[in-house]
Amino acid sequence: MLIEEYISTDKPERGKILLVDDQVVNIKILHQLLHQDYDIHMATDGLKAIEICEKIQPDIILLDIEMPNLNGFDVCAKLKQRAETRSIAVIFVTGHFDLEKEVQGFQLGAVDFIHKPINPVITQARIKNQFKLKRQSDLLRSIALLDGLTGVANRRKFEQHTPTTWQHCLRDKLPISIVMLDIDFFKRFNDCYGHSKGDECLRKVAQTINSRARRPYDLVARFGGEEFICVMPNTDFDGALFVTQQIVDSIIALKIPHEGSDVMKFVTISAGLASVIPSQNMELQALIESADKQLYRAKSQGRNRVEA
Ligand code: GH3
Ligand code: MG
Ligand code: MG
Ligand code: MG
Ligand code: MG
Repeated sequence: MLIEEYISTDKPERGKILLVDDQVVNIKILHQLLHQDYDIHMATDGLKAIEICEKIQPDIILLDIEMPNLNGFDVCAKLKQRAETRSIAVIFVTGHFDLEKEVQGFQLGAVDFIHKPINPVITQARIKNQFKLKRQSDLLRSIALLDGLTGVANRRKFEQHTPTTWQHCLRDKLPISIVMLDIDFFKRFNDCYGHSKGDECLRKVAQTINSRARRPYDLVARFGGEEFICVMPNTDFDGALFVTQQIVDSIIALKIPHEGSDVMKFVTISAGLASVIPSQNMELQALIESADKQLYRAKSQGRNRVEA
């Protein structure tokens, strides 16, 4: 996702809340209070609650403590263990003022407590505050992982994301493809047109690459100066070659003038592709190096091309 999409706040999406309580009557009271302002999901036991959290990732969970089987504390601990559910804000809703329980809840990572019988005004205010905090921290987290100039993911995001993607492909025996891309004769572009035109060119190139690798799990990141990397899980060699050739073609189609290029009088890009179905004795780093080696070949074979 591009940086502009994150920070456009003209129509903030409705928040998602999961209500969890083994007593249906308690869920009804909270639903009544909150359904006008938020999208509400519900669960009457801990296991179901975790399942819903993994599936829809609510912003906030209002969690009862005393429940048969998995209690609220167990649910909270499990949510905090997993990267996918860690950032869900947990607010415990509890029937008793028990200091020790509150301490335990906060230690497990809860952000607040609400006491039953609930006070509607206090409950709404606390939830609203948590939403504000959650929105701000989500925004900060996402901005920290985006490249400020081009708006695509940055190197840090690539380094956080790619080992997980690799593990998924290893576990599910799926192919993964990595493409390294590097703008041709870009030093001369800067020398000829100046740095601010150079920056503008980088933005256009980045957004064009990003618009070509747009499956939900694809990642396009700025790897360094005028180099980009594209990670495509569940994409085999043929599929990735098709996408990469499309990227190379769509950069020429931008028709950005480049008098200093030896290739043609427009900006072009070179690409190196490597694909593999991961197995235990392979390493992600080797796949990246292989894509980089192919990029080097694309440069020496005349640029404006894909080598694989
Ligand atoms: P090649 O075709 O072999 O890739 O040649 P090149 O000139 O593109 O490669 P080289 O690595 O020699 O130069 C890369 C240039 O990219 C150097 C620098 O001027 C430019 N560059 C790197 N980061 C930025 C940036 O953020 N903004 C601008 N305007 N230019 C940048
Ligand atoms: Mg209960
Ligand atoms: Mg380079
Ligand atoms: Mg270059
Ligand atoms: Mg390199």
